[in-house]
Amino acid sequence: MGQSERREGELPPGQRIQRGWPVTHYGPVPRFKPDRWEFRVFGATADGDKTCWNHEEFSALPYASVVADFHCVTKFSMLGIEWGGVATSTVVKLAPPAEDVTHVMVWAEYGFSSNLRIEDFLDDQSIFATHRGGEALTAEHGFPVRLVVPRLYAWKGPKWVRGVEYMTADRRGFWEERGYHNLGDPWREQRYSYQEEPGDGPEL
Ligand SMILES: Nc1nc2c(c(=O)[nH]1)N[C@H]1C(S)=C(S)[C@@H](COP(=O)(O)O)O[C@H]1N2
Ligand SMILES: [Mo]
Repeated sequence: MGQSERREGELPPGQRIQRGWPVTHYGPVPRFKPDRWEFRVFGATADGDKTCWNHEEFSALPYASVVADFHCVTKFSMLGIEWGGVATSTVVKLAPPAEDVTHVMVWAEYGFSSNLRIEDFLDDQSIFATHRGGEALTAEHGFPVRLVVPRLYAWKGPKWVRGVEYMTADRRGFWEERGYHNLGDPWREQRYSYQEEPGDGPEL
């Protein structure tokens, strides 16, 4: 499947600008427990081992920032958001996947998950955000860490991330099993699974 061109500062089809920053998620906001928190990289890793960072270690990883647009499948968009945190490429460099990894599952608190093609996960705007506009995320927006993948609809970026699973085949995440499109490219308006074409995702 091809990729759409990124169009910074433009609205994808069917989207409207949102002022302010709504809170959108399923279920309760988890409480952050610093001594029990860890960020795990597991699955098909290059050396077969898992990598685990506690909160102090994760916070010490190289800090990056990106400015990007944010498109929610419920049709609101925010343009030019500044995110700070750990680039997905940094995680992959420090905890490399096996050569045959094609997808990742990003896991969050309460078993929430989202699947991504490795190339979307590694897009140069994809970031494990800890900050927005220089300020730490609030609990309802994903503190301490959320994924942001600006080239896809925002549900592809779990809040309250706890881990990354490297996969050698695709598997659906939480919303992708519940009616949302497996790929979620806003420029192609890939909102719902009934719009999927052969090859867009695993059998439902
Ligand atoms: N853990 C978790 N992350 C999630 C969701 C969720 O239900 N659970 N919803 C997603 C959806 S649909 C959107 S639009 C964005 C919203 O992020 P915000 O609440 O910070 O605006 O979070 C995404 N991340
Ligand atoms: Mo959303």
